[in-house]
Amino acid sequence: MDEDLLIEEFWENGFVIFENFFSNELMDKYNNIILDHYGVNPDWEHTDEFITKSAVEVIPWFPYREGKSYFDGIDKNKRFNAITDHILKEGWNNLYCMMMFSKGGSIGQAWHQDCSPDDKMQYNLNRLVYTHDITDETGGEIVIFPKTHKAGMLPVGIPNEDLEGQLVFKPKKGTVIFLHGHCWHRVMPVKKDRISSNFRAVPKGTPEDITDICVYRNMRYKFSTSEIIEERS
Ligand SMILES: O=C(O)CCC(=O)C(=O)O
Ligand SMILES: [Fe+2]
Repeated sequence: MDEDLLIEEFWENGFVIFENFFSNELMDKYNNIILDHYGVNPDWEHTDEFITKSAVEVIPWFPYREGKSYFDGIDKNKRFNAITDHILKEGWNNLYCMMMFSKGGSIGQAWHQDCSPDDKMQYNLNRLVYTHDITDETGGEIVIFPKTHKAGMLPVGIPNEDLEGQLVFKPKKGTVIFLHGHCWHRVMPVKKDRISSNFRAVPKGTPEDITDICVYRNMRYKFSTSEIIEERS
């Protein structure tokens, strides 16, 4: 497979980026469906405590949980899933499809690991798909710290400060980023309404609630109960 080198890059760096993966037509169509869902004034789903403490401002939507299989053009795409097969060689399952919306003027997302790195073998694979361009004008760049999927726990510190060694990316419409859930990442402040989508997968045998507890630099947070389960300092 031509993509072998890129798969190696994934395991070396904790992520790999494919530009022009999906067509503009498909991305425009999906972007409109997502915008329609959120409407003009979406409500925060998270508690104020979470937003303040975590420095994360994003509104998630899980369409397939509502029986809305609108995004099969991504979810069932052969190449998309073949690359996943190559990354997760021992087999994998879909975890869920999550759309994310952040309002222009909001803070983005602080440094985090989607799940705890306590057990190296238990992780989620983010399959991020961008339905519109991220540019200097839109803000909302994704910041990734390469190789940190092998570095253990995100260190305690200022939730969204620049870290030496970080890489900043402005994905274009149709870009796909495969990103290991233990790899430290964040989203820069959002200047214009921002949409991203994530078709999360997990290695076979991974618990379904693997992403329920997220690691930030100042806490561990449990989404299902909206609880800070550990303060970190
Ligand atoms: O929206 C992004 O670019 C990244 C979102 C993120 O951190 C995630 O889906 O785990
Ligand atoms: Fe994340």
